Amino acid sequence: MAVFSGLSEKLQAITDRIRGKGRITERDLKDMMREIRLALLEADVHYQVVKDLTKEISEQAEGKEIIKSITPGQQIVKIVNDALTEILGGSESKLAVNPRGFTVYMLYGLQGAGKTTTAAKLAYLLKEQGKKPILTSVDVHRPAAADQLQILAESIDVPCYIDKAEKRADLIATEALARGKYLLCDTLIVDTAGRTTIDQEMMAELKAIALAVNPDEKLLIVDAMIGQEAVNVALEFDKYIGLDGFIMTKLDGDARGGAALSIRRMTGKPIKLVGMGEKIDQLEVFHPERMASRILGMGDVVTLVEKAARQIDEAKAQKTLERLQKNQFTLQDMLEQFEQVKNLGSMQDMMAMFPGGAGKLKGAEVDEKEFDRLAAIIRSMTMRERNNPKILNASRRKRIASGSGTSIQEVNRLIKQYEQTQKLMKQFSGMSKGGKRGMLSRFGLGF
Ligand SMILES: Nc1nc2c(ncn2[C@@H]2O[C@H](COP(=O)(O)OP(=O)(O)OP(=O)(O)O)[C@@H](O)[C@H]2O)c(=O)[nH]1
Ligand SMILES: [Mg+2]
Repeated sequence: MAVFSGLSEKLQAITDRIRGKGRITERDLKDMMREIRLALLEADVHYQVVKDLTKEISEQAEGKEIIKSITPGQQIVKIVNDALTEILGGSESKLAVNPRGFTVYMLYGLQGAGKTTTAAKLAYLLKEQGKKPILTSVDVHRPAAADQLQILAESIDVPCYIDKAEKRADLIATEALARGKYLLCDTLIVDTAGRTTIDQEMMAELKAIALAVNPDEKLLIVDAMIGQEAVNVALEFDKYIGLDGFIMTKLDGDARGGAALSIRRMTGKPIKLVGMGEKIDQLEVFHPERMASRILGMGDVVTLVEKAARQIDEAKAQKTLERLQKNQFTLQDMLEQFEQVKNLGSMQDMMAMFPGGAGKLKGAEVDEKEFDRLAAIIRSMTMRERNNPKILNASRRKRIASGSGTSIQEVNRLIKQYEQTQKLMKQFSGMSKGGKRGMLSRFGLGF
C-alpha cells in the first residue's frame, strides 16, 4: 500500500540521493537533515517529533563515523530507517487477551473516525485467527448506527447484540457481555457513539460503559487524515478514560503522515492496528519496522508474502518465503508471486510493497494491464533466464522487450526491481542473529 505518498516520495528522493554517494561530507549530512526536517513538517508531523527524529539521526550519523566508512550512503539510509521505526513505536504491540478466557475491546473515537467499520474488521480478523467474537453497538444517539454494525456483522457471520429500545449505553454493554458469554464467544467488541467534539456528557457515558464491561483494551480509533490534530484528540481521550493504544484508519487515503508519526511519541501509547481501506479484510497489524521501510520505499516484501500466505496457496507462499530466505528467489518466483497476489487487491497496493515500487507509480491509476505487462515480460523469458537473470544481457533484453510488446526500459525496470527485492532479502538474512530463521520470524513468520 502506498502510504503517505508525499512524505514517502520526498524521503525516498533524499535517501536515494545520499545512498548513491561514495563520499559524504559534513555539508551533505547537514543538507540531508534540513531536507528531512522540511519533509516531515510538510507532512504535518508534530514539531517535537521532528526535533527528536532529526536529533536521533544526526547523533547516530555522527557517532558511527559515517563519513569515513566505505558505504556511507547505505548506512545513513539504515539510520533513517531505524529512527523512523523507533518513532513509530519500535516493535509490534499486540492486543491484550484476557487470561480468564473472555476479552473485551472497546473502541472510541470522534464521529466518522471509522469505529463501526473497524469494529467489524477487527471481528473478521479475530475470526480468521480462530477466535469467536461478538459485536455490540452502544450508540444510543443514532439508531442507524446499530443497523450499520448489524449489517456488517451479518456479512461476516459474527453475532451482534443490539437493543434499539434501550436508552442507556452501559446497560446495552452489560447485556452484550452476558450474551457473548452465553453464546460461548471469547471476545466482545464494543462500538461506541462518536461526537464531533469531546464533551463531558460523552466522556461520562463512555466511562459508565467501561465500568460495566471492564475492557481489556481501550482503543482510540484515529483517522489518519486529521494529521497531528490526532495528538490533541488522543491526549483528551486519554485524560478522561485512559487509553491502551490506537487503531489508525484511512492510511490508504492521502493522509500525510502527521498522525501516525506523531501520536506514539507524543502520547507514549502504541498504534496496534491500521486500517488500509474500506473493505472488511483491510485491517492490518501495525509493524513499525515494516511501515518505516514502506515510507522509505524499501518495500515490504514480508507483508506481501504474508498476505499471499493468508489468502491463497499457503504451501506455495511458504516455499517462496523459504526461497527468499535462501536467496534463491528467481524471476519465475516473482511471476508466480504476481499471479498469486493479483487476486489479493489492487496492483498499486502490491507494487508499493516491492522496493522502489511505490514512487514509480505515484498518482497513476494502476490497473490490471500493468500487471499483465510485467507478467508478459517475465513470460517472454526462457526458463533459464527466469531462473538465472544474470544472463540477461542487452540483446536478450531487447528480444524480451519486443516479445512482450514492451520497451527495454520497462524490462530493465522490472529486473532492477527484482534485484532490489533480492538485495533486501539478503540484508534481512544478514541481519538475522538467530540463524536461518531469525529475521523472518522476527516479523512473525516463524515456521
Ligand atoms: N479508505 C478508508 N476508509 C475507511 C477506513 N476505515 C473507515 N473508513 C470509512 O470511513 C467512513 C466512516 O466510517 P464509520 O466506521 O462509519 O465511522 P464511525 O467512527 O463509526 O462513525 P460514527 O459512528 O458516525 O461516529 C466510512 O465511509 C468508512 O468506509 C479505512 O481504513 N480506509
Ligand atoms: Mg459508527
